Amino acid sequence: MTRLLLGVTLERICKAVLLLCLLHFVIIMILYFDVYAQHLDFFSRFNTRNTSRLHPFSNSSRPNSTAPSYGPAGAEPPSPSTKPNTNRSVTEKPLQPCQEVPSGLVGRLLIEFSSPMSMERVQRENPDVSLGGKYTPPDCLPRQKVAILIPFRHREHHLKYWLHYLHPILRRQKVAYGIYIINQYGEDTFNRAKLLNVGFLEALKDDEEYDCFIFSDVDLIPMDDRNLYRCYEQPRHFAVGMDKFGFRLPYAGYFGGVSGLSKSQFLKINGFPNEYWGWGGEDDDIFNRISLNGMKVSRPDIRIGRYRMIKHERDKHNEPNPQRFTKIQNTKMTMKRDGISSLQYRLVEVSRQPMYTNITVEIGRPPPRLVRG
Ligand code: BGN
Repeated sequence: MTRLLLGVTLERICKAVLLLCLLHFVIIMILYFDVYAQHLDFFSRFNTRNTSRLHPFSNSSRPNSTAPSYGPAGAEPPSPSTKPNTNRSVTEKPLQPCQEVPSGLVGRLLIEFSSPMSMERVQRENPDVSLGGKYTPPDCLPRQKVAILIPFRHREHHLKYWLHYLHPILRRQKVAYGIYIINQYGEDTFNRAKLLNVGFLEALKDDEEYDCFIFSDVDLIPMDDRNLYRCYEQPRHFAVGMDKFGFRLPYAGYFGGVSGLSKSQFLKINGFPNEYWGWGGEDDDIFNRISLNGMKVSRPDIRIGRYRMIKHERDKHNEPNPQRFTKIQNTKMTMKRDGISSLQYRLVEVSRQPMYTNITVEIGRPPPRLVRG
């Protein structure tokens, strides 16, 4: 009797395990097709036509929506028809403002770093990008002019992939943009936030019409072109779900990787801190500045704000900054005196490359640390 009972129980357990395996397999298949369906021609074509399907989560009245919105509290009103297009003859129809959500987006993208990449290939595949890495949509009036700033040193390999993926994405997103590499001169400790401050001023020197600034690490590639690289009513954090963090936000106040502020939002927080030498903390300081100035970070939906990071060793001369823990406690005191208002640097070279503008800059070195005793 007990044997029979044992047999029946065992059989039931086996069935349950089998059922669980089957369920697991089905879930894996669903996830697999979700990623790769975008790359089947049929689905891509369907996607580009059906824009309402493309934005199942967007709602411009939500502060965190994917679609940009400029309500009455907006820091930066859109200026759709302010960018004159001098290339058109008088007989042509005047251009219309670009769509808020462009119809040519394709959604989820397959990003990989195993195939070799060259700058020649990037150039060949992006013939309508002009010298210095600039682009303006030819068929509509862009609503914003976006400067994309990348802090940089010795990452040429990553840059090729970044340009390879980003130029086509940005073109589909229908904004006027320019790519600026802010290259730290010399081998002293790296300072990401100070380089970004330099980028802000140098981009404006290059074109005073920039009204939006996006700050991106060179090794981060968006996995979905619905993550629109432009400015929003509130400061934007784009890199919500990185692969290295399991496609989740590592903590609620995370503002690292890729972020964007309008010109007025950036000036309101006195830009970024200049005193974070080495890795870490500067993004937390920027987050503090935003909150302390009465703004709130907006983000895309977690399903859209996914990123792939190009794997790499830790950089030399960018060791974790031991002072970062105390520094981020003091943003309230330091932000007024340390920022874009106090920025000092020496411009070494500006060189216009076909796919980007390269700004090399000397930003100094960390102050000597006081030794007790
Ligand atoms: C945080 C870092 C950020 C970094 C993220 C993700 C600090 C400050 C002291 C807590 N902040 O911990 O700068 O972007 O990790 O790597 O270290």
